[in-house]
Amino acid sequence: MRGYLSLGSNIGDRRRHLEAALEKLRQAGVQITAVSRIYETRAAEVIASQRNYYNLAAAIEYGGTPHDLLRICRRIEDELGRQRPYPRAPRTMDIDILLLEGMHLSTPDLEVPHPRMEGRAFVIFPLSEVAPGVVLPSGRGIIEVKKSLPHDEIARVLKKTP
Ligand code: PH2
Ligand code: MG
Ligand code: MG
Repeated sequence: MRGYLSLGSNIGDRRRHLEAALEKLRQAGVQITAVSRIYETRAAEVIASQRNYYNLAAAIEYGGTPHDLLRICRRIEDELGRQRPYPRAPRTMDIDILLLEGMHLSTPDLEVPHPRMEGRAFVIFPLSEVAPGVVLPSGRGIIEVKKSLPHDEIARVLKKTP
């Protein structure tokens, strides 16, 4: 099944955490078919001020179930030192499942499509690089949604390293 993930980090070596998470996904049998550039973004939806995030989006191909994928994501977050003191706390790694082709899922621990993705510049900007033709849950194309989002949440875009 084809899908899209959003990764984010705002503690420690943010770029290294993103690269480590991608490698761990591959080792877990998640094929990474495309990766966006890294976006440095201002922390959104948080109560106290937080360091900027490094965010990226990845296109994946995966043979297991959605909950298998969720378990892999959680395990990798834990392996990279993720603490969960309160919702939306700063984190070494966050891996969110955005879309799984043709799937709608609403369970206590996993909702697909991700319910808040369309309002988040830190998700939509990177996702538009790896899925420029995708139609979002609202029925709008991603390019249209991107145009409606505030650009000032994006602090800068990092150069791609090979
Ligand atoms: N993740 C959140 C809340 N706010 N802001 C940015 N810029 N990037 C994130 O990844 C992020 C956030 C909850 O998961
Ligand atoms: Mg998240
Ligand atoms: Mg998460």
